[in-house]
Amino acid sequence: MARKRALITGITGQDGSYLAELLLAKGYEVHGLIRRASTFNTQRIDHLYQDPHDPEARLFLHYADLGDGARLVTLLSEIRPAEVYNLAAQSHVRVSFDEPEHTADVTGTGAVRLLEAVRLAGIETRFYQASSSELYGATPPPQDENSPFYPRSPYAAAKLYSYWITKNYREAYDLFAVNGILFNHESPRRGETFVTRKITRAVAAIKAGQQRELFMGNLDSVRDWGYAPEYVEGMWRMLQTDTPDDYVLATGVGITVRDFLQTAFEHAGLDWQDHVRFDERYLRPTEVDALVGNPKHAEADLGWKASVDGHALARLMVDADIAALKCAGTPWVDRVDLPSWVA
Ligand code: NDP
Ligand code: GDR
Repeated sequence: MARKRALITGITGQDGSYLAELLLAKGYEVHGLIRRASTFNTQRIDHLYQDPHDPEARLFLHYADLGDGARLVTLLSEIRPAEVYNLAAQSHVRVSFDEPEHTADVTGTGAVRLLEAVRLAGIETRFYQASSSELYGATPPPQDENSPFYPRSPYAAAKLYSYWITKNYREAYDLFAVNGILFNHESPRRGETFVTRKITRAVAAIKAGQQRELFMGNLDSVRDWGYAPEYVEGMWRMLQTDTPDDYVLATGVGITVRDFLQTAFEHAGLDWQDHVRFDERYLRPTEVDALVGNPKHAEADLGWKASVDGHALARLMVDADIAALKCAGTPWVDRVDLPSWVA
């Protein structure tokens, strides 16, 4: 039987790297879009890469950008994937206030370029759109698939467009297209400027005596933080159902940024109040105060349930950053001590 083929945009990001691992483990042939950059940007997937000349190779990378619709049509026509996961985005909420137009173009219009490419290529495929709890914005928790959207940033407004255009292609063209409305999910591979990873990297550096202070913004916001490898499993399950639908993935428990700070510092034997300072540059013009998801629909339909909560996440990310810092100078010696989920 022919191998199932999947295409992942955003394969070099946190979620893309875990999803590629998952699909390869399930026997898929995986194709990923990467952007041309003047430096290497494939660190999160280097461990998965095989020489394409190897007859066993099942991971293939292609240069493309969500800003280039013609390229997407060409690639979709050539690859003809059975599943498409659209994870690419300018995904940083605060940066979206600096670059609103670029964010609209990639995070919003990028989705319709990809959907059009699917349609123009005339292929039968299942389509996953990375939607976000940021859609709820000012709507108070708990939030589920029926809660009203109230975006509070250019990022969230762009995701609102990609959410609706995905739903529209499902209804207009009978495309198997779903929105995964995912609440925050983190890991040792989380980008360094998101709050959890910023904190856990700083804890490791402070513990090692390399840093004294950590400058932060609003500590009062509440987030429902889960563990990214569990969330990519949920994405895959959404494309295996009989009928397409939209699903919230969340742990159902919210904690504040302050709580996360406290757990992370305590885990390393430190007191966060000795090190954390305020810097207004990390504030957003409009903040999202509280996001706590209700994942009942995913539990019922997909049998999906998160098992790692925000506090456990803080501890595992601190452990990973301490291990990573230790091995920085001598990767070949210390890498053997790393937990298996640190790539
Ligand atoms: P990351 O920021 O880690 O990864 C984003 C990916 O998008 C990277 O591979 C990046 O490439 C790629 N990308 C950015 N711009 C373009 C472009 N113009 N063309 C092609 N590719 C591009 O995000 P995450 O892995 O954390 O998130 C995955 C998706 O899920 C995103 O859409 C995000 O908005 C959404 N999401 C994330 C949540 C989370 O908590 N992590 C929660 C809800 C939704 P490069 O490496 O070259 O920069
Ligand atoms: P978020 O994640 O905006 O929820 O978007 P982020 O980790 O950036 O912020 C979470 C909360 O922490 C507060 N905060 C800070 N944030 C950052 N980055 N840096 C700081 O120094 C800092 N201090 C306090 C923020 O104000 C905010 O309230 C993430 C992204 O992955 C999106 O792509 C995704 O859609 C949503 O999660 C769900």
